Amino acid sequence: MRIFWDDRQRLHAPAMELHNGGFVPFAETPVRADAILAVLGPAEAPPDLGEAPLRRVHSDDYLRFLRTAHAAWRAAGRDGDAAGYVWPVVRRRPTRLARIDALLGRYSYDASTPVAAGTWEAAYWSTQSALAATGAVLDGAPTAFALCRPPGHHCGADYMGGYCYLNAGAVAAEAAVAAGVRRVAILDIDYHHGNGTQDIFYARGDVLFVSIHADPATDYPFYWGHADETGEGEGEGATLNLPLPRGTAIATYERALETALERIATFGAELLVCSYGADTFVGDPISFFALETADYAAIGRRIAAVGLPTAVLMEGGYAVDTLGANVAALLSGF
Ligand code: SP5
Ligand code: ZN
Repeated sequence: MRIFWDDRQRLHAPAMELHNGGFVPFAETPVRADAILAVLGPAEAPPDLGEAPLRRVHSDDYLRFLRTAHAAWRAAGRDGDAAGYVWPVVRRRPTRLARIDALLGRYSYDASTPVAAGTWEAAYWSTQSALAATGAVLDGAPTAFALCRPPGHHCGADYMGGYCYLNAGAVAAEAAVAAGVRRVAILDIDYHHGNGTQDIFYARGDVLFVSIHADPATDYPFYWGHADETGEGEGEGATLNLPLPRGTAIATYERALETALERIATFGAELLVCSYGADTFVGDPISFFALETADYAAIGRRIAAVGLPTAVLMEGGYAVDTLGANVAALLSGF
């Protein structure tokens, strides 16, 4: 299986994140990528397809913000990573904001997503890796894997959050649509609900979003991922959320997976984008499902049995010591 990754994706390395009222080391580190590459072996560097595929998903003003935020932070005399501390919760007024602090609040929804010196470059190449994997599949490979890091599924058209800056899965799906694919399914199997991806495609009938995740009643991102979110307008029915309780192990998980895959099959997708988070692992330090390494092989086999060309894109997974084995197990199922 072809595996895509660019070394510049390592350049994103924030120091700290806000967690339970204090600052702790940032969980989404470049070490995660090293752990995966150590098991999978060398990866191919993606070609540079430029910013046009990103602009199909993200607004121009958001892309400009993300590209310049860290330099603006430095220009404001600050050390360290750029991080917001004030959010326009009541109403995002369309004002001409200049202050970097205001921009950081305007273009984010949480406090765990700082912009570091290399964030733009790393996120840019993460999307290029996703595009390369998708291109390989559209060219006839049954499956390809992109080591997307930083991850993408929490960020929307004009906001970052949940360690995510550019939505590689959405960029991949939109690129496929632009290339003539009529119906795309996105299956999100990260522990956390993919709220950004859902938001991007919520009113779209040609891109199905199906997510299996921890119940947002107990887990991040709380405000999205509930079972009653089913899409709107032309997208009504093209969003399916399957929240599961903390402690979920493989038997319950597989039942949800069956429901998800049935929906994907009846939708008539021509391409599957699988947003894969290994934070469903029993040993994950920030998550509470109970999947074992061998379970990922069964999950991969079950997804592969749908018979759709599939681009697998990395999302979360923070048990670094087992991350490589968990990714290899999922891909072995294909
Ligand atoms: C892509 C993905 O899995 N994003 C998850 C974002 C969850 N962020 C909120 C959870 C806060 C946990 N912080 C733990 C830090 C431990 N060092
Ligand atoms: Zn996650």
